[in-house]
Amino acid sequence: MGNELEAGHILPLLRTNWLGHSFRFFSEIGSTNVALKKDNAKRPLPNGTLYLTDFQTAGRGRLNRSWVAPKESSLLLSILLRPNLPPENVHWLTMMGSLAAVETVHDQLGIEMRVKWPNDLVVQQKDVWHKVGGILVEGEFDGAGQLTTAVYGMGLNLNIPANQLPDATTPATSLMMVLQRPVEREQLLLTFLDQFEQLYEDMLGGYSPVADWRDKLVTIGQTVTVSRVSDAEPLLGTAVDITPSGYLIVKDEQGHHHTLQAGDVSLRGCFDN
Ligand code: BT5
Repeated sequence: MGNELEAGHILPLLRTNWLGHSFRFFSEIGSTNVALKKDNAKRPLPNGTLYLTDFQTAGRGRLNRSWVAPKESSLLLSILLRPNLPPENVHWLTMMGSLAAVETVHDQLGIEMRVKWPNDLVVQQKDVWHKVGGILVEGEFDGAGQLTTAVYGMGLNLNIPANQLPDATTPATSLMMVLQRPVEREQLLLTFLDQFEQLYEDMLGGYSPVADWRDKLVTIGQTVTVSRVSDAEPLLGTAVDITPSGYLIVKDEQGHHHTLQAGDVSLRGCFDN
């Protein structure tokens, strides 16, 4: 039996109108985000092109961090999109993609996945939020700051056993660890693509994912430590809200409000420990 995520197996099962119709599966690759960006730069690829792999040797997170997952354990994918989002809405793609993942995991597995600002997918285990996935959107902008081309990258830990989970800042887990049984990858992928396509079309039609995303956010109300690339000292405070663009508002110990953009910030919450 071949691999259940190979193109020959997945393509006939797709229920989407366009997402994933251009599809490549790699049994091993450096990073799906990097490969998709490079290939698209050489020759423009169709909107909705999907790259999927079973193993990354140089998986990437934000701020030059890495994404690590054992062979055949995860969903590791990148999607090429041309959303033309105005500057104030560029984070909508991350939000909308996390909502698609949250809905998929709920529908397929009955697990209540949540979001940790700005791009983590988390589940609660023994009262502690554990990281089960992450999103990395990389984009190209035009002169007016509009997001013209974007690569939506997502890693979701499905079948990683406890002894192979990465040693990470936010404790890591997998959906298998939550369910105590292995997760079937193919159905999860197909449902995710359906949800993603629907929400993406809604977003281009004017739907703002902000309110629904905020409902899934575990960060509001948490005590947080914020490290900014530009500052030597971390900022301590409480996450109080997000703006309509998805920036995080943190109130420091003196009562001052700070509006933080995802691009240059790493965040630790009290729930990390
Ligand atoms: C992310 O970055 O969470 C975004 C990860 C995106 C990965 C996907 S996989 C497909 C596509 N191709 C790529 O090359 N990337 C995308 P960030 O918030 O910076 O989190 C990275 C941090 O998460 C690391 O520094 C570790 O602490 C932790 N980490 C790494 N691998 C993990 C895993 N499998 N599960 C949980 N945490 C992990």
